[in-house]
Amino acid sequence: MKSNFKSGFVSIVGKPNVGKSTFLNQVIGSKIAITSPKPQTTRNRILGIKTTEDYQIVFVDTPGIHKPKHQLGRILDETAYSSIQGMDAVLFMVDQAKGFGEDQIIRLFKDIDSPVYLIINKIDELKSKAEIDKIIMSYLGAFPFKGFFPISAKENLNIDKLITALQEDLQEGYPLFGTDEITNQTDFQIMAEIIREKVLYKTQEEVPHAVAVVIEHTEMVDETYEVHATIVVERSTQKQILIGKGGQMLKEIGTEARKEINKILDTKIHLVLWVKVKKDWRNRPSDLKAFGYDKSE
Ligand SMILES: Nc1nc2c(ncn2[C@@H]2O[C@H](COP(=O)(O)OP(=O)(O)OP(=O)(O)O)[C@@H](O)[C@H]2O)c(=O)[nH]1
Ligand SMILES: [Mg+2]
Repeated sequence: MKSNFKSGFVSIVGKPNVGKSTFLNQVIGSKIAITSPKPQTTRNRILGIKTTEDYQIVFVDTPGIHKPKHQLGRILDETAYSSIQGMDAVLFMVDQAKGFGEDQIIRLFKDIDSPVYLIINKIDELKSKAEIDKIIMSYLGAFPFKGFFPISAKENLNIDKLITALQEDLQEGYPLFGTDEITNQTDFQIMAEIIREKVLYKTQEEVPHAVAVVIEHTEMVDETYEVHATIVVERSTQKQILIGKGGQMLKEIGTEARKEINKILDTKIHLVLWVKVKKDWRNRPSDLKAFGYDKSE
């Protein structure tokens, strides 16, 4: 480690679906946060730790800020808001010109001292530089951003330039986490999230949002890690959808989740899935806490 080693926290905030978690995975070079085309995919603060010879940046991925309809939504927004405070830099990620939802986020930047960068993501989908400029222009008067970075989290465009700029905002000192650590998430959390991701891809409308996944217990059986997980939903109709005709849907979710968990955690697992109904859990503090959505998290 060099004597002028630098480290710091950088949070990624913005509306749902703009690509915050895709960015985190790209920067770390490993899938630590689940992603999906549906809004409100991320539900917890997820750390992605990038360490080199010269620096350690702890990226903080946050839930997309939205208009909450449940207590869960309010917890998600609070989780994101609290991740704006006390950072060495904040990345405000957008994927289109300024709209209504963003003013309430930008307002929060006025109360903090850390630099805020405007990150225009998904430029692989834009046809010309003029389109990028148009997006930047729409935010220019809203806040004195320290810099603007048009990037593609998916195609890894321009991210290196952003990382170089961020090094200026870090503090000289020791690494904040072990130099071989890449996330704060436990294997249980990663397993539960991968299962939830498969549900997000396979279900529509309210179902994906009404799902929580809990790892009940695990045991070693003949050199295979047996993992028992429960998918919690709010209604019996949602349970029927998740189980599917003759159990087909649950089987597909299980197979896809197992394959990905095997790959990510590099362990052979056997996944046993159950579906359980917990009425209105997204509004019940005890359920929210039990499923890992705690305000203090
Ligand atoms: N074309 C394109 N799509 C992207 C890019 N980055 C993310 N996406 C897609 O945008 C969708 C949302 O990505 P996520 O990373 O889950 O977005 P998020 O901001 O974390 O969403 P929440 O967790 O709901 O707040 C997914 O379908 C991604 O594949 C990009 O650079 N280009
Ligand atoms: Mg996300």
